[in-house]
Amino acid sequence: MDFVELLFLCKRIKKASLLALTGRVMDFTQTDEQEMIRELVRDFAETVLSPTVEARDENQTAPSEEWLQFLEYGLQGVTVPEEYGGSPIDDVSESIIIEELARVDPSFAVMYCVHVGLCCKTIALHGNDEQKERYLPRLAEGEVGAYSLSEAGAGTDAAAMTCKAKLSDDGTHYILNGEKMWVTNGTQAKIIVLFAKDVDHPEYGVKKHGGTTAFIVESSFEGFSVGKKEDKLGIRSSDTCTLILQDCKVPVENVIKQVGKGFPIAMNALDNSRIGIAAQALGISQGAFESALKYAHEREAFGKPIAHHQMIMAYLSDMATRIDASRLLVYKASWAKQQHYENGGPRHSKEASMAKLYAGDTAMWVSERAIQVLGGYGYTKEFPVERFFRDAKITQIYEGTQEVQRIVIARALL
Ligand code: COS
Repeated sequence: MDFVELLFLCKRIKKASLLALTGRVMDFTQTDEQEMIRELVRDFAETVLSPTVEARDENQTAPSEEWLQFLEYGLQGVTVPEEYGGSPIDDVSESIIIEELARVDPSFAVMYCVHVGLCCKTIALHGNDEQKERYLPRLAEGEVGAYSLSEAGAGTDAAAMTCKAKLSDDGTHYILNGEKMWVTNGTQAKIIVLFAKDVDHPEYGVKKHGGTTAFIVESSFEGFSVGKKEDKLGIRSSDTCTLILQDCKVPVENVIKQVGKGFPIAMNALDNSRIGIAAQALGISQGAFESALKYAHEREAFGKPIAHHQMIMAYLSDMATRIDASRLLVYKASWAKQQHYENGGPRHSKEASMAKLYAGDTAMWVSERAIQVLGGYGYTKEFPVERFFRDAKITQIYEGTQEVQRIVIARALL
């Protein structure tokens, strides 16, 4: 029945409304469960993360203690199915968790995002039963997970990776050699979803991403070591490092899906986790905005709080509007992800990239405006806005630069 027929029917059945006939309404409210999760995570962020966030940023200390306390909330297994010890939740709730963590501590938020999104979810989606049984309960218990795709010469151009895998003579192991870069959680992770090219695969050297294979690598494997830790502008409490694979022995059972089928797995993982980074960017915007709003109420100039000066009002209005727009895109992309996996909906690549593109740019813009509202104080470490500003920048770079997001969106459109 098309729209005109529906209207006609409505007129005929006088008392029936169009709504009653279609039975659908666009609902922007959150469920009670989503509200509860928001409150729970906000409580954790304010009581556990907030007191140490500045010192960890200053000293580049990973939030290991805080992670242990976070495990008590039981949210580390939200992308792990129940039969493997997880506690699954809906995808909007997953974004709410990341948003609330980032509102206080964007470094902790990305640690969580990579663990649940890039590591757990990839194994849950693409791993076989034996791999799921072996790894998911450990990850759901709280062993930290990571994901390793990039290399020094293969960031945006991920298919250009040079890390090599070769089957051992007895056929029991792959021998991995090379160096991976920009690995979030790299120094802490015990379980890493890592990509390398099988040099004997028929497509190796033929197709650009030919031979790319996804492996589950444990940090305890022979030939695995952690390399240089990066000294970064922002998200300084999140560890980012290189991983060195020197004849690293990975059992053949740890190949995810099939040899040579890794590139789509890598891309699919990014479709999922780009929504997480968008949620992180949203949390950064929210945190910076709240600081600016509070300051604008308290600070007086020319005889009244600066919040009542029109130019500051305009800044605050624009910040709030852009944050709301980011939130809508993040929740919509989260919903589209859930539709894709649970109801066979279309792939959510475009929605994920749009959310990350907009929310990332907004985080940068809002945090810069927040500094402007605070003036000289905003430029000091006395207030968190300079940290939010430094942390915001990476959301325009990692898990696909803003340029990559535009490529993904344009490809979907064209
Ligand atoms: N889901 C599943 N499969 C996908 C996919 C997706 N979202 N996107 C692409 N693929 C598949 C394609 O279907 C193709 O498979 P076949 O060769 O079997 O047909 C394969 O992956 C290659 O796709 P494509 O030709 O699009 O690859 P490109 O090399 O042109 O890559 C971009 C395109 C730039 C989009 C990709 O390299 C990218 O996302 N780069 C950024 C990587 C990134 O975000 N790095 C940060 C990681 S954090 S360490």
